[in-house]
Amino acid sequence: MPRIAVTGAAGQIAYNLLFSLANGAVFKDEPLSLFLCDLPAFEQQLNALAMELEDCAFPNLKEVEFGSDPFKLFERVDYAILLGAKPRTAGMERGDLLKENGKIFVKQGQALNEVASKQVKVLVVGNPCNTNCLIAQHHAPSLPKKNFHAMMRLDQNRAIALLAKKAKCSVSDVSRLVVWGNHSATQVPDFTNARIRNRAASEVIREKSWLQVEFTETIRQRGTMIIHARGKSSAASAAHSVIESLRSLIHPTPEGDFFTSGVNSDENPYGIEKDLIFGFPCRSFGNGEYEIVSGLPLDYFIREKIAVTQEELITERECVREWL
Ligand code: NAX
Repeated sequence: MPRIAVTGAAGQIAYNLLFSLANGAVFKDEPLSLFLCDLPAFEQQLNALAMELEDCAFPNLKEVEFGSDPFKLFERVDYAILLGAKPRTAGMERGDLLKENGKIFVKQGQALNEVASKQVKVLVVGNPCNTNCLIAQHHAPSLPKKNFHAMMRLDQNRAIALLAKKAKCSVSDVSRLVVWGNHSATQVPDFTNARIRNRAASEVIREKSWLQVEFTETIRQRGTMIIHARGKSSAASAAHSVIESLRSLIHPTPEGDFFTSGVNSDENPYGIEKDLIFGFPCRSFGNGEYEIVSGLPLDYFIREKIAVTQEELITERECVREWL
């Protein structure tokens, strides 16, 4: 029976996530328990959320607990979905945000280390998610590094949807889409290795400048465009990406395909600096076991962009050095 902790549970992604999670979107026909964590000031919202979950009478939802102490709520959890983070406020530098949120992930990493299942799979969504994930991982030395993921699935899904729209085909015709690096404006959505109906995407979409400039920039700016359009950041699409990130981990990846996850770079086959959480192509064997897919050719265009996103992650790591 999976035990699942969700932080930032009073926030908007959680509200779009918890009901489908409780209704079997990831763990079909399996009983599960939810442990909802937010700041003490949000206790009333968590109580309301627990009541609504109860009112759905989901057959497989066996238990809902809520509170603000990760050392209690992470006890023996098999999955931890870390949504909770402070948003960037006006005038705040990225470095300040990193430091503010860094503290949250120090404590949550320690709590995971002490009380979670030793096989717990951790998905960090709260931004800046790659570096927050690195901090949590550093504070959980008793857990395997490879069990920590930063969510890059929304970036992958956005890239797949845009390629399908341009090629006038179904999203299920697009495969092998990796977004390298950081979940930020330097991310590298890789059209060079993507395939559309099993042909190279660049053979199907023959406008090189569209692929190199418009495609890349649209994916990088998509989150900002959503914020401008709705006045808030993506929530339903982010929640769906959480579901898909978990599904990809627990089910074997179809032969020849891969999915993107931000994972530890220590043993990566692409020469990326160690001790970063970096978007890589991953292939799952099921039950959370996976490997980074090796051997993807990287042309000069992609290589150059990967170097930039890597540099950004190194700079972020320097900003939070005190937490590592
Ligand atoms: P909300 O501001 O609606 O909710 C965040 C919640 O986290 C709040 O309820 C807050 O009280 C809680 N929180 C803050 N500190 C906490 C702590 N120490 N322990 C527990 N809870 C804490 O944000 P929402 O829209 O739900 O987004 C959550 C995070 O996801 C943000 O950091 C956001 O930037 C990030 N995103 C990441 C995406 C990704 O692809 N990786 C995409 C969507 C989203 O932008």
